This record gives sequence, structure tokens and C-alpha cells, in this order.
Amino acid sequence: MDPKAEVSSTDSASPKRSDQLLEAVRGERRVVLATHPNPDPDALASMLGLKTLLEHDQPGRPVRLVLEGMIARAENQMMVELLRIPLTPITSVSIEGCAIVLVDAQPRDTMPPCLGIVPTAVIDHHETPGRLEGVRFVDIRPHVGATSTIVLEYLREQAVNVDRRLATALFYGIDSEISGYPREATADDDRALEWLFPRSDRDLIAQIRHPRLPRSYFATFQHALANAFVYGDVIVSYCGVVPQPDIIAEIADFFIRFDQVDWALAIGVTGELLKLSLRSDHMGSHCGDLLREMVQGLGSAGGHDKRAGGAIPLPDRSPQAVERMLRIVRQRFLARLGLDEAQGRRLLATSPVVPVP
Ligand SMILES: [Mn+2]
Repeated sequence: MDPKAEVSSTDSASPKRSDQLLEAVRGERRVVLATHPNPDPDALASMLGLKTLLEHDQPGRPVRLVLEGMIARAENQMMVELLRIPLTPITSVSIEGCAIVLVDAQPRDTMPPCLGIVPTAVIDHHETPGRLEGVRFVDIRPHVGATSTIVLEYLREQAVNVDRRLATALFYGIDSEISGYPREATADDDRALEWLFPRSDRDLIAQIRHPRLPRSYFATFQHALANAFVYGDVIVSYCGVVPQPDIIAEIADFFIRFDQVDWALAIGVTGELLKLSLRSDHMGSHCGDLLREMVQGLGSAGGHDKRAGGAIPLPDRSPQAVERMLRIVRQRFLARLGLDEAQGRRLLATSPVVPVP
């Protein structure tokens, strides 16, 4: 989508995006806000902002935030707890007769929230296209760094009060989404952060950023470090069976900082899935497209230019099934980057274990 086309919608002659969204869901008695599985802070904050917007427009109408999967990262659990984000498991919600607003995601065949149901509205910023036929309201801006930036724009267009709790959620939603390096953000995201910062609770943000971590977190890093292999300017790490799915992305973020690589791929098993997370250090890497090629015929993937994630369903969790799939994915990845598997070497030699002092 042409980013300049976005600007014209804010001009007073044309209807505002937020007016169109509110109009699209106005006829429905209930609204369900859904997002991708294992929602991240941007998805959580966007849903909280839209709930506020919709309740302001039609007070008394129920607006539910549904959760598919889990709140995985300790930071995200802290966010949900401290900001009291009300979530209902998707399995206990009847979506019949509701307007469904899909946030920070797009409808795909592999995405249960919309299985067989066309959402009423889709608000997202990911590049990976979804199935949008029949969707009444679509606002997809791949150039914007966070969906929360779009939601804040709606709230301000409609002059909705953004209280401290919501400002804190939106600030953290945007900041956590765009604070990686290389940075994928626009001036709109920066303006949103500037507006939100003085209205947010900085002490709560600090608490959300620094939660206590379980032993399994460190064990996963140990496994990932011991099973990290370097091929030219690429690092591939196998994280084993992970305690929660988001840690695979965290490991990819960790390894892309290695000064001898430009690509980092982290792979782990969660439930019946092999999850992958890819990072690149260059503009124009098209990580989302590359990862989609890698999992073609096996699973699904998507994301941004420098960051992408994907998942492959496993026939079972046996070491043989995992190893077979790992080998296919690794071969496809290295072949695509023109690298030879045989040149792989471990990142670290086995480290000596000192006796207990
Ligand atoms: Mn997002």
C-alpha cells in the first residue's frame, strides 16, 4: 500500500478511518477482538485501545478480548497482570453473532480465530498478506512499526480519553515492538511514543520490562548456546523443547548480536510445533518471504523485512521426527543463502565445568 495514501484519509474532507471502523461494527450487538496466537505487547495494547474506543462509541455493548494460545513471555505476563488486561480464552467464547475485529494479524487458513469466519474488520501492520475478501473494514499499513500506533490514531481522531493505564499499555506495545535493531519504525510511531510517554506510568513500564525469570529460561539459553552453529555469516541455533514459544524469538534476537553474522535462525519445539525465528541485519532481506519459502509445503511463516517467525506441525515429538524436519529446514535455509552445510562449526567449544566450590 502506498504510504502517502494514508495521509489523505486524515484530511477533513474524507471520512476518518476510525469513523469507518466504528460504522462497520455498529450494527452488531457484541464485539470480539482477536489477534495472533501467543499475543505480544503490541497486540495486547491494540486490543485494549480498541476496547476503549468501541466502548466510548457504544457504551454498554460487550467487547471481549480473546486469547488463543498463551501469554508466553514473562514481560507479557507482567503487562497483563499489572495493566489488568481482561482476556477470555478463545475456547470459551461463542463468536456467533459478533462483530470480529482481527488486530495485529490477518486472516489465514492456518489461523484458528477466523477459521471459516470472515472477520468484520482487520487492523494490522504486517507485510505478509492474508485473505481479505469480504472483510468490511481493512486498515493494513505495512510501513507502520506497530498496530498500537494505528489504534492511538483512532483514539485521538475520536477524542477518546486515554487514561494512564491505556497510555502505559500503548507506550509499551509500540516501544517493545520497535526497540530492536535494526529499527523498523516510522515518524508516526515516534510521534505516538512522544505523545504517550508523559501520560504513561514509567514505574509500571520498568516493572514490565524486568520481570523475574524461571530456571527454564536459563536452561533454554544453555541449550541454544551449546547447539549454535556458524556457517559463513549465518548462525543457526537449536533451542530444544522450549518452556514457552516466545523464547525462540528472544534467542534469535540474542544471536543476531554476534559480530560475525548477518543472519540468525533459532529453532525450537513447542507443543506439536517446530517454531522458527529469523533475523537479519540488512535492509531488504525480506525475512518474511525467505522464511515462507523455507517452510513451503510444511507449515506457515510471515513477518517483516528483518524479523520473521514461522511454525511447522510435527507428526510427533520423537527425536527422529524433530531431527528430520530440522535437517530439511536447515538445508533449505543454507541453500537459499548459497552456503555449504559442510562448513558449519560450533559457536562455542564445550565449556569446562568447574567443581562446586
Ligand atoms: Mn505488531
